[in-house]
Amino acid sequence: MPSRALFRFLFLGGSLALLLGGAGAQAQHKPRRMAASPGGGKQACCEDVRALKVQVANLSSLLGELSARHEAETARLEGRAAELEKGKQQHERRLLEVEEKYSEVNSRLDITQLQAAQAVTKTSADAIYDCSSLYGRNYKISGVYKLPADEFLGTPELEVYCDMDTEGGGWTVIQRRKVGLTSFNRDWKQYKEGFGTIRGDFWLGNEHIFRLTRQPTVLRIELEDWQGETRYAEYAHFTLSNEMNSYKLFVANYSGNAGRDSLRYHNNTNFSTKNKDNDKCVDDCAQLRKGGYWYNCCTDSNLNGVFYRHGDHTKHSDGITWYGWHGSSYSLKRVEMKIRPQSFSP
Ligand SMILES: [Ca+2]
Repeated sequence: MPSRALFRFLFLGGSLALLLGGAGAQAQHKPRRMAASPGGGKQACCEDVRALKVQVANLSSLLGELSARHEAETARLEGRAAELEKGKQQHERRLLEVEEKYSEVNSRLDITQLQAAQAVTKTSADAIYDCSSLYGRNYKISGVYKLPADEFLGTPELEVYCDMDTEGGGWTVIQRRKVGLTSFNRDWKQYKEGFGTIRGDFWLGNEHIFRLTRQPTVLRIELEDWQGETRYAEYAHFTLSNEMNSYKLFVANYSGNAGRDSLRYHNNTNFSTKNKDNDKCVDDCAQLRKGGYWYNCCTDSNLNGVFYRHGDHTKHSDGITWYGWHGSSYSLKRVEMKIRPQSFSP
């Protein structure tokens, strides 16, 4: 823009020079005419000069005016150019934003499509099949939940009690003793399918426990005695085999404060009930201990034993026992067994 301004200034200057030159030429002509007409010549000359001076003054003022106007115009145009430049930059910025948004939407679309593809090849990780997956979906209040049937996994609808408070929550309770009105001296089929009341005393069912422990699972056992003291035993690894293998127990990596690990003795043993003696004894442990359990020969713990009330709780060998804490004839007041995946993080 400044170069154009300079050009225009030079152009105007040139025009002025031409005009002045023309005037000069006129002035040069005059004497000849004056010579041609002597007499009133000097006066005519002065008239001409004055007229030329006026003309020059007019032209100068015009030039000044033009130059000022030109400068104003230049400034205006420069301002306009700056505005346009600013506008252009804004435009580019907006374009960039739009491009970013577009690519963001595109990548989101990719993710959605990926998820859709994954949904088709749905894995067990997507299904609600225990309390930890409910916890993962923001159900964080302890209580009774209904796990939906899952055709893909071939699992039926199941009512469960979720402990969402203990040690970060996400626990599916598989056994509870606290009321004492439900007999645990049941047969194979009942232990397979589960029995009792979900808010009171119950066994979730070996088939359900087997299914829930197909992924790496933690088992937590909570015990309470008649003095209100509590202990717990945790196993970082817990699983059951299937029915064909008599729901054999596998536990490992004990931790806790329940004294001696009293489930270890039952590790690698089959489940037995009053009508199915799968224990490692000549005796019939399920008959002797009046429960269903992974009897060895016979017990170091018997969490499905007979519930004995306070006062009566130290007189029997078939009670709810954990030898490592209160020995072989102390029946506990309260027991809960609960499981959650090893991968669970609150
Ligand atoms: Ca036996």
